[in-house]
Amino acid sequence: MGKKDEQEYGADQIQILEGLEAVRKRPGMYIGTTSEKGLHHLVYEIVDNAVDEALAGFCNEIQVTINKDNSITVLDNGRGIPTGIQEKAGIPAVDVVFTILHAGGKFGGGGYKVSGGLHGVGASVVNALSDWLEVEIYRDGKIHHQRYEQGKIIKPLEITGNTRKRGTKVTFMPDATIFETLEFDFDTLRTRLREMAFLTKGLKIVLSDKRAGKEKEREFFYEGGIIEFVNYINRHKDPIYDKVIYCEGEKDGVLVEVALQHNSSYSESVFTFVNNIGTTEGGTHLTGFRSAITKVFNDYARNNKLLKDNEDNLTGDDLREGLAAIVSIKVTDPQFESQTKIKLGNSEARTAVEGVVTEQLTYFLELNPGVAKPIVNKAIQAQRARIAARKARDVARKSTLDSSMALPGKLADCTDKNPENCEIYLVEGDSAGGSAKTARSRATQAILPLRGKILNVEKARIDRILGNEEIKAMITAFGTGIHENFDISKLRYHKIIIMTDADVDGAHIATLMLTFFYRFMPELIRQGHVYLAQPPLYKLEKNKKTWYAYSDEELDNILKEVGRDQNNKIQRYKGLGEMDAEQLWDTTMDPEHRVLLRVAIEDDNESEVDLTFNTLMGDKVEPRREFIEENAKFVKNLDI
Ligand code: 0R9
Repeated sequence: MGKKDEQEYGADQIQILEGLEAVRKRPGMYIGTTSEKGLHHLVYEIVDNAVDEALAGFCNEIQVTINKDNSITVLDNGRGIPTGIQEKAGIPAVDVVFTILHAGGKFGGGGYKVSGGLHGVGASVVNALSDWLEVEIYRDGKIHHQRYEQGKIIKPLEITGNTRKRGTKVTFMPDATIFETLEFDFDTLRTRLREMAFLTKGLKIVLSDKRAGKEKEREFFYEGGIIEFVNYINRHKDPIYDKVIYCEGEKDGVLVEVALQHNSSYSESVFTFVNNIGTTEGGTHLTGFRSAITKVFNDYARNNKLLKDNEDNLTGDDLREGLAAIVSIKVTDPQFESQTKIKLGNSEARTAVEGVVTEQLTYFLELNPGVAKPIVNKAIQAQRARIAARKARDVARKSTLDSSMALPGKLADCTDKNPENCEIYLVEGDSAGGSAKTARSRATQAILPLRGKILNVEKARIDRILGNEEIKAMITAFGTGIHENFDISKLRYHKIIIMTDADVDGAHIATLMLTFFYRFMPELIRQGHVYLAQPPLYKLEKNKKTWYAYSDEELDNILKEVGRDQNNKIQRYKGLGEMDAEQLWDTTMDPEHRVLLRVAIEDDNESEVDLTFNTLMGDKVEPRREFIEENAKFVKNLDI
């Protein structure tokens, strides 16, 4: 090596170390967050590389293991990362993978056509954020091994033995000085890995937990890919025809895969993916899919005289009532519109999806009239309900002087007109509503009492839902409208606080309200406007002093502090109605002292959220019982 080469090599090394040091200094810039979510993201980055090898056609099994010491091992049976020197970099290709930051495009040029990964940051970021990371490559009959610590190479690539296997194994221990927690959650990994397996047909993914007391294993393998994904979404629903409709094709370099099946429910469950990443805000591929559905079914209905000449076209909403679908596309260069990378912008994706779906769906319907008819009939019923609902709304509007401002009579509004300062309490029952009206801080807190159980929107069609008094009251009070008319800028209160009793009925009512928000105005939840109030469970009085406890544990702690004796007067609150206005203010409404839980949707698992609401609120009793049995351990404070 000449002197010049030596110097250049040194400079490269320094550059690499600086790169990884930057990741350790600002991990958020590379993985979004160092919370539990970021921790799990490390696993997905490594798994993505293995999935890329599967997409390239060389790997059909990936094993993910949570080891006893909480480190993670990912093993694939692909070709193995090349062990030779990469010409351009002058170092082993595997070193390139684990030490050089890849901005988006991953390994550039020659490698794969498409690759997954939300941030596309790759293995080097995982390496930089790990206390240690080991790579084992099985290739050309040999086992090759290397080890890094905090991103720095400690043991360069060396042959450690012979093998007949092929593949790559990566084991890493996330760095405790960087992450808020090191505890991996089996269910979080399970959900994402199952989704990956659905999206990559024929790929087997095995997840094992080896931690003491938590040992378990799950295997995901879907020969039918997204067809089975749709079956899974519909598994607690009643499909209105047997077959899942499947379209696949390529156009302008965009690979398109779509699977769909309608069920008898009234809600839409369409999930879109780009390079295996969920696009929760949709984008061009979703637009293309929707246009194709609307056009193809209207054409079919007209051509087959299911819609008469004097009848209006079916709208997209009519046709998507009860639709479960997966739209999965692969593009080389995904462009995202939003910072959060969840809305696709590529215009060629719209034409590709629209083209593939229009062509194949039209053909499918001609061959399968037994599928086409129930879909069109369901949409016609939805159309009738929609027209009836609109008429009902028009009548309601005409009956008031100023339609847009007609706030519900039961609402005690606040006086401040700046939504940022304002909050609305949705209160279970008129009596608690009365106390809340007395207790509230008039300027910023509005109270809307709701009578009994609100309508279950999972089980009702739009006309009934919009005819429901409690639901109408909420919609007008919020000011935002619903569905495609939803406009967050019109929201009249930045905090929407559900206040129900701390018992089973209260939890049910809160779930009904959340279901309504999720189906009709999901942005309210996504943007963090929805909260659950936490009324106390106990009041303890002793020597003219008062304490409130929000859990059994807290009561226990207070009792430990003040001593357990006969001067303790403990009251168990059965409902909000047992508190007078002052108590309600002190414990649950005073912004200085209250506890609010913010309701969140994990963007990663949108299809899982849909399934949860459907399981909790849908028609079938058995899955609901199973869900409650499985999750009961997480549900505290329910007074069963
Ligand atoms: C356990 C997680 N798996 C991986 O990280 C992984 C990366 C990888 C890979 C290749 C094969 N398997 C892999 N698993 C590969 C091999 C070859 C060409 N391209 C890719 C080949 O044999 O020619 N690589 C991903 C990037 C690279 N390899 C590299 F080429 F940049 F090094």
